[in-house]
Amino acid sequence: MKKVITYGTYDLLHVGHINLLRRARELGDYLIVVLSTDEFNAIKNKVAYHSYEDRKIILEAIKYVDEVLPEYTWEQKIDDVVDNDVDVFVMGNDWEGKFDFLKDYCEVVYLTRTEGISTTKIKDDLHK
Ligand code: C2G
Repeated sequence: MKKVITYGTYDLLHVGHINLLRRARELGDYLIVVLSTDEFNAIKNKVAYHSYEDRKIILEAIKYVDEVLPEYTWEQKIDDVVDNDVDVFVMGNDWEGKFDFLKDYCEVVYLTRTEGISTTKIKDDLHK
């Protein structure tokens, strides 16, 4: 079984997230999403609208997602890849090159982002 892993906050779920998850899942047979905890979001200087628990429930309802794990630190990726026997690491290309250290452990794929949508844009548009 070819296992794929990806990371993110996945707040205010939108089509950019779904496009990423669908393409990530298509690279293998099983997709793990490592979801940023509220504590890790604080480290990323992000405040999610939905709690980790709610964001996890929402992600688990997506047919492309097989498993959701918590993301606590920047440093856990190698352990996550090794401990879960992951074959492919996937991120949107806003992260291009940032996780190439994982190439020693698995395939690393950066997928093009979906233009014109982001959680930040949604928040900004709602405040207009
Ligand atoms: N994404 C995308 N297109 C968009 C918006 C997001 O392809 N228009 C992708 C991002 O590139 C990322 C995923 O959707 O791969 C989740 O995006 P975020 O929730 O913003 O994740 P981020 O804050 O980048 O967290 O350790 C890595 C971090 O947890 C990544």
